[in-house]
Amino acid sequence: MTTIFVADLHLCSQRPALTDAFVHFTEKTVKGCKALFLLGDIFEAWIGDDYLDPALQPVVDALKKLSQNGTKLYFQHGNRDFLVGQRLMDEIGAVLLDETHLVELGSQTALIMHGDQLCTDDIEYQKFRSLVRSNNWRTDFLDKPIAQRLQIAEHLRAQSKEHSSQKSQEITDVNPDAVTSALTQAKVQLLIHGHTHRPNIHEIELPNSMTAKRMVLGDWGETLWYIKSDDNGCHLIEENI
Ligand SMILES: [Mn+2]
Repeated sequence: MTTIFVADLHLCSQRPALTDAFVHFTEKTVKGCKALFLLGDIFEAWIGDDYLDPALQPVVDALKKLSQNGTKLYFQHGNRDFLVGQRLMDEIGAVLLDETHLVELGSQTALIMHGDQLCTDDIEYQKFRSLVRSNNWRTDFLDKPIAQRLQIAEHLRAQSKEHSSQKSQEITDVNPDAVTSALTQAKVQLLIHGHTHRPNIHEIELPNSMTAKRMVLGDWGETLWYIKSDDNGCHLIEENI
């Protein structure tokens, strides 16, 4: 049985080729699989389940089709689409997961997350994250009219782009101690995440002299990235769009 993981597609109306690529991916690669895990930033922005950019309708339809055909869908929030809620989950037939989750993959267990919570050196971002994930901020934002929410989202996105361009590579990558402590707490030897847009497989020494693996999904753009887990193991795959 095959399980697929993706993150950081950043789908939006400005990138129609990626939307097409994702629909194709669901039909070609994910169809017939046991499960698809969407590990955050699937959407470039999400202002609430009561608004869907018409350009993203094919994505919703493709996901709905997968779940109707028996593939289990799971969704974790990214830093762009943290306002995805139960209404979208019900529509596409997916389960919304907590920000960290354990998945059984054959003989091993993987800890999965978007990955932004591991970037603890980016103090400014972590402050922003706590703010926008609070119930107060969320309720207040979702109460605003759609036009105003779209404006605020656009503004936040521009701000985030400007800030990230001024930050060093180390600050915006995961903190090694945060990785070790996440693995140790979860008592597993495999971590799968996205967010950093630095696709790779890292070997990690744990304090108990065990080793672990950190598999980082890549963002979609020039190519598409996914992790495939089946009887042959767990592999990070890059494909042309
Ligand atoms: Mn992200």
